[in-house]
Amino acid sequence: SSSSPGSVSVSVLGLGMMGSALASALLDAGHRVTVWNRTFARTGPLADRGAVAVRTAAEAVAASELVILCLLDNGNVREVLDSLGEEAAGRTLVNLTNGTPRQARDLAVRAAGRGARYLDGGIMAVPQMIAGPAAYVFYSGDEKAFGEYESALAAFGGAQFVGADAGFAALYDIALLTGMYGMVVGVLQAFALARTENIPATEVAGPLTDWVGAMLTGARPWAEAIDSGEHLTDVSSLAVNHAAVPNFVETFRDQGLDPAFFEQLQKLLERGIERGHGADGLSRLADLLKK
Ligand code: FVH
Repeated sequence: SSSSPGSVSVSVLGLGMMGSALASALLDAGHRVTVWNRTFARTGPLADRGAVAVRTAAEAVAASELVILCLLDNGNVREVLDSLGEEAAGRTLVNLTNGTPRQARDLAVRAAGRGARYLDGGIMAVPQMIAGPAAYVFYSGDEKAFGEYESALAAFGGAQFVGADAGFAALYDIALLTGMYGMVVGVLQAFALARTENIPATEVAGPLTDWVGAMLTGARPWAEAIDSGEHLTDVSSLAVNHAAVPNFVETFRDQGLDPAFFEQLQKLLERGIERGHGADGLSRLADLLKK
């Protein structure tokens, strides 16, 4: 199905910010690209660059051996899959839409029901990073399909296969994004606190960047503690943090900010101390999150 060595026919369904960046990267890499978007006008810039624009998802799936889906959510992906006739049979569907492990597993079953192979993916990049050195994508699902299309998928950046369970890519994706959102919420709270006294956020940004970066070096030792179940610390125990966190709650209240994040943290610390883990390090909190 290739016209020149390494060239693959690929359809991209969904030309939002991310889907357009993916289609563009595939064109740059020399692949034969067909594009579809619910709002047809968005196909224009890619058609100008040589992509074939089609009016229906079914035409797009029929056009290529490899089909990339990048829609807003997996409800949209399910709708598109359900709208297809026989076109999906023999295709490899690579769903790069953000979603949950359960959704990915469900879509894998639905794809198989239509005779298609399924890979789910979690993109660790914003659109501007696609095809750049720092971009990569977690994939899981059909390992043979991943092997066959790994070099085409490399157009987006690094490609890391994390398991035959279709849900694993979403799990890795959500895990990394959980860390990111925790950092974002923490950083924005720091700025909000500074602003309550008219301190410019930009004044806090420098020391905050250094501090958060230094603290992130603790991620690997925490990971090792979590994997081994050995949480003892000579750095900062649950008991020490339990004594300090009320200061954060009180400061946020005094400054007119919502202390909900620290109240939740204090509840977790209390749970740890009640269970006899007061001397353990913060890594113990990962266990305490279990319901
Ligand atoms: N943008 C980012 O930084 C992140 C990076 C990591 C991965 N995410 C996920 O990628 C998915 C797409 O995100 P996006 O940034 O491309 O999002 P939009 O620009 O809003 O484009 C959304 C596309 O979805 C189409 N769409 C929406 N609803 C439907 C529907 N019911 N049926 C068919 N297509 C639908 C929409 O079409 P249109 O509005 O142009 O007609 C766009 O093509 C997403 O999961 C991120 O979490 C991006």
